[in-house]
Amino acid sequence: MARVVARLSLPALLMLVQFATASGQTTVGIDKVKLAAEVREQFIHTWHGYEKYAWGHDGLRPLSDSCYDWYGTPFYITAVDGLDTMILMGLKQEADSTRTYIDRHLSFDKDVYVKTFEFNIRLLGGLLSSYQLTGDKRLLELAEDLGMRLLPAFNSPTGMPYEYVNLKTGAVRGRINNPAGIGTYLIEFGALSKLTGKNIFYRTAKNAIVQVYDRRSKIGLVGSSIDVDTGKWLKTNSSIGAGIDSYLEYLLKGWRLFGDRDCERMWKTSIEAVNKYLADTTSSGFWYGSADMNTGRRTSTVFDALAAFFPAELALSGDLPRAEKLEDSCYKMWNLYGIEPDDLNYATMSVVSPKYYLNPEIMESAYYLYEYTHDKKYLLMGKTFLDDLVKYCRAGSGFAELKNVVTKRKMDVMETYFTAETLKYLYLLFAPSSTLDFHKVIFNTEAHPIRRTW
Ligand code: DMJ
Repeated sequence: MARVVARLSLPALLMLVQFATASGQTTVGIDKVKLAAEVREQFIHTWHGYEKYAWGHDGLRPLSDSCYDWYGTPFYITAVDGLDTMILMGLKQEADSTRTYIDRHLSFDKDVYVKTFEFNIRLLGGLLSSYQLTGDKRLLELAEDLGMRLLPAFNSPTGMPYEYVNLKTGAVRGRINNPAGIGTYLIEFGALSKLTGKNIFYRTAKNAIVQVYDRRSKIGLVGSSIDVDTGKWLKTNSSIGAGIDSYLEYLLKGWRLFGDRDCERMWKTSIEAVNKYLADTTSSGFWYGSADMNTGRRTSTVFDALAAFFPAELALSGDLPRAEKLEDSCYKMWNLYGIEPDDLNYATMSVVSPKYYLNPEIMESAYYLYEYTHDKKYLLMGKTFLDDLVKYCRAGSGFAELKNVVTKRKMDVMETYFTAETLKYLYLLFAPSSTLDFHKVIFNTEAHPIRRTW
């Protein structure tokens, strides 16, 4: 029955839900308590795999039962990224031992070049949210230390960050960056300023995002690649997907988390242009494609899996009609092969890139939409995502990414955001609302909830 439900179109699903509700039965396929427990079980399976085969390292290789480190020396990225999920799931023993390990062993005093963006969203974001959830001051100390070490990345002529920064020396590399790599700091750096009283973090992150916005075209769009030394665009292709996604997200969330009026203005101008030039309606549904930032001319009808974060942003901004239509389209993308491909040409509904990296965005949007609408169809969507993940991606010691969603061939990688985001959003979708007050937090782009305590 579950598989039949999972493959039904949304209208059919809804009819089924309505029938079940009207006929007084338990709504078909929606037992929130059971589903939350199942997500928790899948998390425990994954975490125990990480503990057994990758403890003390950045990530788990779930097919070979081995581990990987991004830079040859560990920063325990899965541990920091997954800690707040464990806290929210009430996995006290696992959370306590992970936190103690981080407190004692995590050090950023290492002579390595790290990706500024990734260390910010995964590690700084993870440390800050777990600090807020536990009150463990060591986590805030580590966050501040990391924040200080990331600051030199912003010492470019424009104030936009370089792609890499050396955590020990402050040396930088990579002058070619993109809007997401430049404009995804305000939540973490802003919270760090509020929690430490040091305004430099907020100022630096805000300047970087403003620098991108100030270089928008006459029609209000940004491109996909920019030289942070000269401030010149290198690629003028605009979209809401990879490379631009969280720049838009942080305009909106900077406004919501800090009440920042500049962010409000920048978001409103940007979303108007995005809806005017990037939104697209075809026979397959409502989508956002790509267009040239200067002319607005459509350059592609490809939608990527990362762009499925956008229903959540639209919902958060109050635009439920577009949010719901877009999530319906994303659900079609998922159901084409029972797992979403990385890139889809929505004009032909054909796969452009067949990989699946265990991405969370479509679950994130289902969670937001359920919070705003309480429409059970989002629970049914969530159940589909969970069933398919277990069916196609579960491996002996965790979950594996897919090389190809058509053949379902697995790859020996489990990204750290799988425990930070994918399983967290699925869990929160089904968990009692007392688990986390959705309306009191803003999630960073790695699903780390930040509470406005200031
Ligand atoms: C995460 O690392 C972040 O959400 C980022 O903003 C883009 N997407 C990946 C997971 O898909």
